[in-house]
Amino acid sequence: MADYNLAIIPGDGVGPEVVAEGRKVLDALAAQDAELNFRYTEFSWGSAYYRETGRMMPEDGLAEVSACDAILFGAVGDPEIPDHITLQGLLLPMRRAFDQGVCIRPAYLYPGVTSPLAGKEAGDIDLVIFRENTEGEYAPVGGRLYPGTPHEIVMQTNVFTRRGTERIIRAAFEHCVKRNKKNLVTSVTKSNAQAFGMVFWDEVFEAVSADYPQIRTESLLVDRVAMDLVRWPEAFDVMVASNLFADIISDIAAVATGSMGLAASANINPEGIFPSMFESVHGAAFDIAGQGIANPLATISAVGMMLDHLGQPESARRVEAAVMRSLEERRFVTGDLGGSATTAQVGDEVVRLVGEV
Ligand code: GGG
Repeated sequence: MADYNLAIIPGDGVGPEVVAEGRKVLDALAAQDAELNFRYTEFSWGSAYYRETGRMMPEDGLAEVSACDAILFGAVGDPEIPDHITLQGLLLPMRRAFDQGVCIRPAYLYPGVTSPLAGKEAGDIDLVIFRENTEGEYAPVGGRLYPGTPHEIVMQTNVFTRRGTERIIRAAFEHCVKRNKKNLVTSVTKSNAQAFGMVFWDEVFEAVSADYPQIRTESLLVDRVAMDLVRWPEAFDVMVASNLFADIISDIAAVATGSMGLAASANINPEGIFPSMFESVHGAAFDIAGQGIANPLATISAVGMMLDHLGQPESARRVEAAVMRSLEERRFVTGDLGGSATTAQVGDEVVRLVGEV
């Protein structure tokens, strides 16, 4: 019997609504397989907790989560609390504390989904972004002197370590070999302007690429990547980028494949010392929160990635196949994809299909 203890952190906005559907799918899988069981420990952290306590999570909160096998996360963000407080108070400390340096963000144009880009058919866009997830431009290193005065000084420092940079680039190459599609890794850089961090990034990319002679490589400036993701996204296979660059290009890739509501994300601790975390790429979407109309498929796909990570590839395959079938058949799709289904109807549909695929 495979028995998993999962931490559930629904968070803010639409987070609790989409996470509930992810749990529904996990429960359905367990109900169909006597050898599979999930136990959940839910943590009510986020902006409501902040309003009560002045913190997004308890000071020692992550110690409790660290005993879990994996984390299913919803979203952070609140219209009344500055974004740097919500993000720096929960999501980013968790990625760092659990050394989740490898973030994997697939972007696939599913059948039944219309890309905003002309002439793209199902499967034309099929790429995976590897995001460095614990350092780079997101490092909490900097300071502010003489605030509010004419001689105010603000410094925000990018941090690139050899360990972190090599780890994400190697993970991208390893995935490219395993995936065996176009055998191309694209490094996203800005070394023409950032002569320290990004020149170092380029050097590490070149050094790691020497270990993978069977993989083609290219190194493109981030502005060129933004352009190419719109004009020929089908050219990409595996991409590797720093924390901030990958955050931005994964939103472009997500909308190119039809909706932010479909983009899933895995935050992996490659050494397996700490739990890895699985979430949608989208945030709290508070403009639609509480209405039961958010698309849960990003979170459900993230559940599929979690199952794969936990060593349940057949369950992972069924979740992904059910997501694909639900989009292809379009019996229940949410407003972002031109439908009118509720979040719960989409979750129920995936549960039904998980029993068939
Ligand atoms: N489920 C993802 C989420 O809540 N994202 C909020 C956000 O602002 N994330 C920024 C980031 O991941 O860099």
